[in-house]
Amino acid sequence: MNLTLHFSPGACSLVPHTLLLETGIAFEKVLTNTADGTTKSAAFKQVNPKGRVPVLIIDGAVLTEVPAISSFIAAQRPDLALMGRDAMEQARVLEWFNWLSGTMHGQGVAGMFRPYRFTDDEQAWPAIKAKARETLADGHAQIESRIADREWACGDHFTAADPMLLFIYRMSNRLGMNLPESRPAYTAWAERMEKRPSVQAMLNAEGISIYE
Ligand SMILES: N[C@@H](CCC(=O)N[C@@H](CS)C(=O)NCC(=O)O)C(=O)O
Repeated sequence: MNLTLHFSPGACSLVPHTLLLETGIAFEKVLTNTADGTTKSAAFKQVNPKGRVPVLIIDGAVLTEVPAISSFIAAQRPDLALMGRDAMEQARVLEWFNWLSGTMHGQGVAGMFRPYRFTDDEQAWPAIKAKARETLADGHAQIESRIADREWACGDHFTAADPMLLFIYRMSNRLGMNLPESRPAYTAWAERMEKRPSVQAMLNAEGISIYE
């Protein structure tokens, strides 16, 4: 099977990137930068009309959306149970994905970074950013209490929800929310994540830090 991941350093493509490294499956990477307009180029839109990363190409078939791609990668290594070991853990992984993708990323991170997605009225952008910051801060409080008593997002077993939680951690720091200062449990979890070989390899390959 031929796998090609379109990614941009530090973008949510770091989730499938980490998971591919976690599985040890061979794959190729194509740098598709969100910062220089490549994701909006005509050539890339022929690959993904949504103009976003990540994209995983599987023997020529194009798969988009972090949760879908993560589920596909997890299915290649059922022994790792990256989407959860039993019905409850599987439901917990989906619970994290839906909230982290829809609310924390789609409303919080995107609202602060890209308020133009919500309205063309530039005068409304400061209010959109302020509401998005509130959404993120409220989410950080929920994450802090959920993660305090456990090793990984769903308990004692690493799952695909963990890299998604790391993406939110990094983006929040980049947005100036300084989680190492305000969220000790979330930060202790992030430090555990940083020790995983897959996460180290992803950070090195993308040339990024989780703190800025
Ligand atoms: N719902 C999508 C979100 C994808 C997304 O928003 N990707 C961002 C990077 S984190 C992107 O490609 N942005 C480029 C742009 O908006 O031009 C998913 O789960 O994959």
